[in-house]
Amino acid sequence: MKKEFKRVLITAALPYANGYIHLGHLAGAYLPADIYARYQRLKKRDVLFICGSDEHGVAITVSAEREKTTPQAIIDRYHPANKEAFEQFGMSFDNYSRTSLPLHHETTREFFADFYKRNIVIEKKEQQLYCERDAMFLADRYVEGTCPKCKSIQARGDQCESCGSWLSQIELIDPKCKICGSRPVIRETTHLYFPLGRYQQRLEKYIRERHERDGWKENVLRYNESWFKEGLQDRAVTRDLTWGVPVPVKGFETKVVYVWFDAVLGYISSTKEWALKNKTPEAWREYWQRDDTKYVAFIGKDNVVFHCIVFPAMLMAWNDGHPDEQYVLPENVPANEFLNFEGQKFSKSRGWGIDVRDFLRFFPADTLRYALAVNLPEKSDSDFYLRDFQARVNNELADILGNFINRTLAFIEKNFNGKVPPRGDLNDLDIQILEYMKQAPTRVGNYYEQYRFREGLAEAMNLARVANKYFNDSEPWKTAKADKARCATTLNISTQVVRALAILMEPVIPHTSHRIWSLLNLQTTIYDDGWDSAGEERVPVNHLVKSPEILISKIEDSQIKQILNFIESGSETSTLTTIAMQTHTITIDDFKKIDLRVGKVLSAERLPKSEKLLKVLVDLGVEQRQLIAGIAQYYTPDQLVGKSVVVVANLKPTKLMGHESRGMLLAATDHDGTLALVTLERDITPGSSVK
Ligand code: B3M
Ligand code: ZN
Repeated sequence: MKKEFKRVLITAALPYANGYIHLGHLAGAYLPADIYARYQRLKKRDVLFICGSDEHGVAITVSAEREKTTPQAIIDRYHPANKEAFEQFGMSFDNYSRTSLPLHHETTREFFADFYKRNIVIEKKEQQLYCERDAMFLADRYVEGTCPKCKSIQARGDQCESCGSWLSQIELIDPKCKICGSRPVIRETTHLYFPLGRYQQRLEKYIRERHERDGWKENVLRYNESWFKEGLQDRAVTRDLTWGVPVPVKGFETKVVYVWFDAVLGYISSTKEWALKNKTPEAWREYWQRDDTKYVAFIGKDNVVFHCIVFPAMLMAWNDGHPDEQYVLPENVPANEFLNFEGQKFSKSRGWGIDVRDFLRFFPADTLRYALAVNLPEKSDSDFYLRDFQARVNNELADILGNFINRTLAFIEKNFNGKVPPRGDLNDLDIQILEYMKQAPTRVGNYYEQYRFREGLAEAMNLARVANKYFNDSEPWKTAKADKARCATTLNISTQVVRALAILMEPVIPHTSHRIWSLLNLQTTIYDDGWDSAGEERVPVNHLVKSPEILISKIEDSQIKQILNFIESGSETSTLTTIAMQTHTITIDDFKKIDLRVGKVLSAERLPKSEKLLKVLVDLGVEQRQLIAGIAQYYTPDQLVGKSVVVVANLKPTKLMGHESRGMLLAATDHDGTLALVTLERDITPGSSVK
């Protein structure tokens, strides 16, 4: 049975402040959350949308060590950067907090101390991995090894990214210390444990009931089932680290709370911060502690266990001891799968992917939002290709949506002095499109209510498609002369559809929608009018609309090349050259234009006054060639003589420091800038061509 709710609390996973937000993050949790939040606001529901940076845990300390700085410096760099990137992308958070705030520490301590007092978290001695060389226990990401479940290498101490398992570190096969690479030993240490197993039955019932009520996603149910099948275990919720929330229990002051215990509470403390900023300090309870709040938690698939099992169990534990402070549990946890970039998994460590802030230097946020939304990894992993992105923007956003709006407004300007003409008698085409428009808010909305954003968007775009066809079939350019009243009707109806599209597209492309709205020159805002009004004819006759503007610029090939060049030049993302390989394709005929020949080095000498250049004489069979090569830092003249190398033989001659160079030697440059010449496996007659 559906439940009636008074307000909607929406959270999106708190990203670690240890790196920049990339497109994969957006597709996993943030864009769907934002579409949902905007849609719910348009439905005029009482919405609160909460997020913030996760600033604790080994994710942060490892980054600090890698970048040779402090954890504080890391979070102070990435928190503001990510907050800003989210703003640019158009995330409509009501609050974006950070877990290093005292308010958050306090909230965490309150829960933790309460659980300790009520004997929920209990002390246990357990075996943990200890690195003798670094003299420390290897919490979470400080240890890597093979996953006992899926056998992927590079599983972390607490989690395997590739199968999503939540691990206990001593299960890892072949563990290695992340800092020094040595094999850790097992030592006993004391930690406080949260008894997850005690909540298993209630958790299973909770998920079953919520699924019946709100339709949980298949992938999420599957993950949960597999954990229940294995049986939930007690989990340590303290760590031997110094970065985090100090454990508020006597004897444990030198340890910190496990990052996941505090991170999920970050949603609550961020809401408290929002309430304080609003000068209504208790208002956070309206969202968290009222039974008629619908709480939806958006995350990526690797966070499922923490949001469907750990967090609800913590809230149950709290609720059991506090009859007057009953927290709501997530009504749904619509987790997405992963997005790949140009066919490969996003990976910070391998430098594969692109950051949001970088992407937005080249293209407007709405183009990215649209291209991601049509392709969200809702049921399975999906792919982001730059070529696809370009095609979506050009062929769909610009040619379908942009075109319809543009032609409608241009036509009104030209033929009706910019005033919306009156609607006369309706023909079949008119009736059909009006009917389609009338039903659109419900059709699109039904998908959004079910977290099916791809289908919702497809449905909204269908209205634009149908509208273009309506415009074509109605041929207003003919009726403008032959039957002005008919023409007026067509344009009146088209304007109503433009307005409907502005509303229905707002959750996905808010910046563009608000521009469309301003072109319509209406007195109200999109939010005043609301979602359901999209089905109605609300633009009055004789209403003056503005001249059209280009809403969506098409993306040129040269722009795609530009971003590729940028990606290639960034040292942090150097592996992205592979994309360039796939994208800057040439034909075999292009390749044939380059005359590559085997050359044998006859002599070489340093060029006086140059650190880099060598003058090289090569035997090309039919002739001896002089070339100037920038390899003096890597090869001495002696090392070169006698080598078989590859020469670009038809390169236009040039002069370097006064010496003629007729050709070029092929060489490869490594990440650190060192260089190696391309040589031949065995001696081949000089002058032979290389293909
Ligand atoms: N920071 C993990 C992640 O970014 C974690 C999410 C916390 S949500 C409370 O994937
Ligand atoms: Zn695994």
